[in-house]
Amino acid sequence: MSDTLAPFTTMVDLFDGRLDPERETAQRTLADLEGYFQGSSLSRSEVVYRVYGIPVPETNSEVACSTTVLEAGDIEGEYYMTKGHFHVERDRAEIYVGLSGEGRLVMATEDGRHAVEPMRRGTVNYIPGGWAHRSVNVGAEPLVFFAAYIGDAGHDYATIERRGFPVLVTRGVEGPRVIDNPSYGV
Ligand code: M6P
Ligand code: ZN
Repeated sequence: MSDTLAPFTTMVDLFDGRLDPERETAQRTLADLEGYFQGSSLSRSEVVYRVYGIPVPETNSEVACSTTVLEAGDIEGEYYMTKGHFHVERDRAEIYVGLSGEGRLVMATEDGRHAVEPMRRGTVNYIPGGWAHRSVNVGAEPLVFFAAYIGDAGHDYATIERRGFPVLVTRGVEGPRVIDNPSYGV
């Protein structure tokens, strides 16, 4: 029992995603996302998203949680998005709960299948093991969501950095469009 965690409670603002207490915050700028978009941006210091984490030991007995606040914007029509990752432990699943804004959850398997699901306040997206996941803000306001995943999942960014996702989400005249990624797997 000695290494059993004590119970604890965190408040989450269900509109802006801020946690209280705020324990561990990561932010990603356009510079951090270099190479992820098809186009390029002159601005490098702009923050694209922040992740507010509720850290727990990274074991398969714990559930790690975070909220993500993804800003609105695009680079040459490709909407702002997270890096996206597979789990290092490939079979670990994850759940996203939409809090505000409008997004798309782009998912892909290593053998090239893909899925795109809606994200908005009230959506509960289930990301099965084996599916890489990236969230994309297709609206005019920040996209805010809560995520929960098995503690030892780990983030494998390298596979996505190398191959990308099979599809991109871009701004079309009649709204967001999902198009094939011309650079996929290259
Ligand atoms: C969600 C979870 C986190 C992830 C974050 C940002 O909150 O999936 O594990 O870190 O989104 O996504 P990424 O790590 O792909 O940049
Ligand atoms: Zn994940």
